[in-house]
Amino acid sequence: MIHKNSPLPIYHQLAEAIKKEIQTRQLLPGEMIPSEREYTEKYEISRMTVRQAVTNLVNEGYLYRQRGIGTFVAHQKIEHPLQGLTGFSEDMQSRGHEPGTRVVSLAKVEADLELSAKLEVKAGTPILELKRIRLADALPMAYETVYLSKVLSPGRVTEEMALTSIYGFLEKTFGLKIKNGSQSIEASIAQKLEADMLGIAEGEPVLRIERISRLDNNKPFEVANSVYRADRYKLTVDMERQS
Ligand code: 16G
Repeated sequence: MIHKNSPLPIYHQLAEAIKKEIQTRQLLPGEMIPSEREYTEKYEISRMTVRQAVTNLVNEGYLYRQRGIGTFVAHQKIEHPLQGLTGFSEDMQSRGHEPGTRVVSLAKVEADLELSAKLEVKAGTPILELKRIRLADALPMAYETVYLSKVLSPGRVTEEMALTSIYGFLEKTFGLKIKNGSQSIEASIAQKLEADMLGIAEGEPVLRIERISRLDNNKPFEVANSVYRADRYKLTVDMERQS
């Protein structure tokens, strides 16, 4: 309901009304919302007002626009708790989503100076470079480049393994123990190639995560650079106040 005499601006009231329809599932994720014209006619308000309400909801992540088509209800973001060292597949499964993977490339490369320092190997050491698109319920979530150290005898990591869970294979098939890791997270925007891989437009917001993970012998076994769609992924953390 829109109250024209309310001190609350009309664009705000309309945004709240649309939000409610999303929360009560009258509007479903992926569904196109009514056009600007329909809202202007239904509530007898101006197009500018409708546009302002919709823009606010796009900025808040409730809606997304597809140029030339319309405005749609966004999917709820998948939450990723920062505690614990988990892999993508187990993460998705534990939150009730179906993990999926598209292998973009799997190649042997030589560690450059930066990678050799991070993986604690000599520069020029052969390592495995694996590029994958990670999906949740068939929707692209992340584009990931993982460098795997020779610790694992890289020859043994096959495309078939890359299609499912690398962590699963390392632990269950190779009997390795993944112990700990360090991670950095940055807000950023998608470059052209990343955007193509993720099905978004160049310049859309993403989260860049770099992870170095180690085995129980304290040897780093992977450097992973992941680019997550910021509209589909949210990081959470539980905190305790130090006394
Ligand atoms: C996650 C990890 C990545 C790891 C992958 C293994 C982040 C930022 N990165 O994507 O380092 O290689 O999981 O997933 O979380 P998998 O076991 O499904 O192959």
